[in-house]
Amino acid sequence: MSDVSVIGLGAMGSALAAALLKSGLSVTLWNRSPAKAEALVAKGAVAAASVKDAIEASKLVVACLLVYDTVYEAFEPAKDALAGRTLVNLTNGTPAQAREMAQWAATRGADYLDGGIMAVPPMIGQAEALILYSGAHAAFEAHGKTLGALGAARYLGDDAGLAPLHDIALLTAMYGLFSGVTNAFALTGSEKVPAEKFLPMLTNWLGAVMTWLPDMARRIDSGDYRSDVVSNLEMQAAAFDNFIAASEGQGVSSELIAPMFQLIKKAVASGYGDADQASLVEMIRTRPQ
Ligand code: FVH
Repeated sequence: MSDVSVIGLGAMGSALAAALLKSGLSVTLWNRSPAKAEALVAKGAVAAASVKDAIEASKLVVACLLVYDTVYEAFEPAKDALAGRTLVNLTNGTPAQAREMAQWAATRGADYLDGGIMAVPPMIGQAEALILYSGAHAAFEAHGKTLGALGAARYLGDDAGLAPLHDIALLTAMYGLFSGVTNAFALTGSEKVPAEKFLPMLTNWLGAVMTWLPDMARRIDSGDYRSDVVSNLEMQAAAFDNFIAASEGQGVSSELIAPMFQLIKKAVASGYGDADQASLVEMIRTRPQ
């Protein structure tokens, strides 16, 4: 028996297996393309001939594949081997997919934890690598020490959908930031300002913007969008006209920033002209909260 089996040896799965080995655990591996196991076998891992063999080798089975469909595809032929195991699925997916997979695992007699990895492969095994978990609490308690070898483990609750919910919330925040930053670099670059010269000003500004987030969170939780507003949406809509015109005038497409302008205009038209930026959350909700 091994301490843990890792199914999937892409960039992330290989990093997970390497971190487990480095922490002194015994690791069994399986990957669709067997050659990816070779470097880890040289470090002491055991390569299984099939997914079934890999599952049978350990009570704790960590899967990190491309998407959920590939998890089903890989595990279906070996699903009966899952009984009495804990399946930890670190594949990126949606809350609905995680809940469905928790059911699928339960019908096979397995405990299920879903996970969201807030790190890139080189960070795995370090404290900076945050890994979110949700699902079977007893399984998290039982395997927390092993999972701790991958990074800082944070348990969010017994609903398996909570880890992917938080994972995707954090990733969409990151892509929103990338969207604005890409536009900013393109704008300054249109006048040949080197990106590295603009960078300190940009990071200082973003640091200042971060300090506004607690107020935004308070407004969203309380629904108080109108008191003590210092930059209302009507003013922002007028300024946004300039953001679009300046981008296009500088030879930069406005496609990254135009959706925010549309949303602000929608909010103003819906009576939120005197409200704070935080009220935009009401504009994108598509079901009662
Ligand atoms: N890499 C990253 O920066 C991010 C960080 C945050 C978490 N993500 C998610 O992690 C999952 C795996 O990502 P990855 O980086 O390891 O991805 P790849 O290097 O492309 O490896 C994909 C593995 O999936 C296997 N695979 C694909 N299709 C199948 C299939 N039909 N049956 C069985 N296995 C399959 C693939 O096998 P092979 O191509 O080597 O044979 C790899 O093991 C992912 O959800 C990220 O969103 C990573």
